[in-house]
Amino acid sequence: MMKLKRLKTLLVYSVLLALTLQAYPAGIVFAGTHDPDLKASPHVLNVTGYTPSIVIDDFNEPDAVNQPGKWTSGAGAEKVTYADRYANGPNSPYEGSHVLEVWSDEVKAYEWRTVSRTFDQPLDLSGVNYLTFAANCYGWQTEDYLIKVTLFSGEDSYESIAQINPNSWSKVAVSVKDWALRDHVTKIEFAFMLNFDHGGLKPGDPGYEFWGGNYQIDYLSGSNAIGMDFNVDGETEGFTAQGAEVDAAGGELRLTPAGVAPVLQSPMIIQDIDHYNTLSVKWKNESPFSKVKVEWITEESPDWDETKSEVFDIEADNSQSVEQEFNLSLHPEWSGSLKQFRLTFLSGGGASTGEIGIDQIRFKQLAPIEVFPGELTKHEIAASRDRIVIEGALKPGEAENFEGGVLQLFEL
Ligand SMILES: [Ca+2]
Ligand SMILES: [Ca+2]
Repeated sequence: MMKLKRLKTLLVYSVLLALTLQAYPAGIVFAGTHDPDLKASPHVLNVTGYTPSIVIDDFNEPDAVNQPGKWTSGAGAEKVTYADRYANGPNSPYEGSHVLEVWSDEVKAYEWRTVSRTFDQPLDLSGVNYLTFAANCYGWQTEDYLIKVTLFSGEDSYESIAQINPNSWSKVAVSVKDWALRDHVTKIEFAFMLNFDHGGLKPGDPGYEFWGGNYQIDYLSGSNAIGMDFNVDGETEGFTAQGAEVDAAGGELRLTPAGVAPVLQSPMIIQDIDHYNTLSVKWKNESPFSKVKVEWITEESPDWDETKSEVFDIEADNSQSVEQEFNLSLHPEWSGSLKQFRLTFLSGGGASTGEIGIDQIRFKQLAPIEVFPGELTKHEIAASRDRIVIEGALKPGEAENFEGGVLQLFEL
């Protein structure tokens, strides 16, 4: 009797084991689960934006995928396309017209979906401190969507993990300044997964067998300016100064003047200014400087000269934070692709004291400055109450531009 019972027990276990084995393809029976220790790398930042110095790939041209030497899908990925579709968001590319889309194979949420590109001409990232890109993905669970980016230089590699959000563009800056081989990048690989614990799922539940999580990458670039918020202590985002000390602390880029006309200079950048007519600087100017000269160079006009400059009045010795808008909409040379800008602080008294704390810098599109041919000096209802009196003067030389013109009044 005992023997029979043991045999029956053994049989039951054998059948159960066989059933269990059949439920999985051979080879991955016990392989793969989510990894609770997998987190964003400490040298990876989620940023509000970035202004590249080098664009590696903007994915706007159809030949950016599926060609030799271009982006190619790898393990866990079915294919890679050049896309202008967004399943549940954010409904637009991060930049330009198209993005790179990596289509998920039938793999578990926590398995990597990879894509890579090999560079015939190695990339030189020695001039930038960050590899920057925007990433978007399908959504399922609430968190732990991870992008792994690996830079290769021959046999050596540099791996970084970023956390992103689904259905929106996460902007990622991977610090590369501590990687000695960043001047010779031969390959870039991206991989994506949802680091989700399947423990609570059973066969047949949605997402148990596989999760079809696609992801997208846009505006892959090398940058020094990572949002120009200056919220990382010691990170000046490539800004340098002459005649002043510059540092980042307390959420500000701090300029401590040591000369009579200190200059703050941006890193080399690639920034469209045809659609951004204003350089906006939020700051506290606790210094005696009462003017700022804004100067710039562009891709089209790369030499520093007076034709690409404008002087603005600023309030000196002001402990209040103000948003200073340098509206250049009337300047004929503020156009094309901006390469670099600098601010020179001026004062009548040759001051070199105080501190200027810059909270953030932005490019904005504001209403163009209107130019009037003259000035209105009087507009009132006459004492007799039967007339409206309007007086004004045209600027010298303007009158001939309006020869035969008619003055019209509109009631609003
Ligand atoms: Ca793009
Ligand atoms: Ca700030």
